[in-house]
Amino acid sequence: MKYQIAMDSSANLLSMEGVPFASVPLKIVTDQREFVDEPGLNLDAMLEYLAAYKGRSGTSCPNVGDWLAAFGGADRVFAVTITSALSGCCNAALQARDVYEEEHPGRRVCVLDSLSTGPEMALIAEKLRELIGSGKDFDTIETEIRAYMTHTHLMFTLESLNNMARNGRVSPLIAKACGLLGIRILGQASTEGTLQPLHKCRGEAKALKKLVEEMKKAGYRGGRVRVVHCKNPQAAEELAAQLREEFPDCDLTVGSTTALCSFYAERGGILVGFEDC
Ligand code: X90
Repeated sequence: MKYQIAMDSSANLLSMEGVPFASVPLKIVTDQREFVDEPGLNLDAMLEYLAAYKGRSGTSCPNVGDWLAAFGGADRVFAVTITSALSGCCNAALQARDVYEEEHPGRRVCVLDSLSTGPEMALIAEKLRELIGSGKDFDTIETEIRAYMTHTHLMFTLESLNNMARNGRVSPLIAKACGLLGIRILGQASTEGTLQPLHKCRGEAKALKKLVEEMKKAGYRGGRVRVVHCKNPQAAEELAAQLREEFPDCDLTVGSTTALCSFYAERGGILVGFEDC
């Protein structure tokens, strides 16, 4: 029985060891150029180009064919997507599932709407790898991963919500205060999979302190935590240090956003995926 994990590139995981894995790229598009969120993309060049570009910029999600290719001929597929509340990605994956199962009787695809993105999706991928490795059957894995997903969270602190607002992913009212006078927004993925602001914080140090507080309030007790940043390694390491100080045994990694999350989280943005158990 050949298994496969297919996950869109908003997870910032362009590859994964120890399990058959395919990343399905989203794209960053302007009227003149297109950047594919895949290995080899020069992120610095993309961010510089976008900072200087005066026209419109947006993103596009993978289509049904892209998902079908990522299913890779496997018998059993777990497809994990960015929140369906903010992207058409999940919808395309669901359509691809229907086509795939019809064209290949006996093969099965489970589409998981993360209602989140970034490092929370990375946690889901890691758990799937474990469950697949344990030799459990497809239905059991589905039950267990869905249960796990009720115990994972995404929080973030961002310096700018311009690209989110310009592309209709957050209300301009929420976006307005962010970035002015060093105000950072601290927020979380809501249970509906939308951006839910929690606090406005003056300065990065305060934002990080508040973030740790909010993580604890949400139930973080020293389990897995995945931090990614967009061109802000200092803040990511500072957050990591604070978490390690309070939870010396925590399972923590720090990484970088790839193109899609870099576009929306923008320079300085920090995203954290964590478990509440
Ligand atoms: O379909 C598309 O073109 C992709 C649209 C994606 C829009 C949201 C991306 C969010 C990236 C930014 C901060 C976290 C917000 C999380 C809310 C659930 C990361």
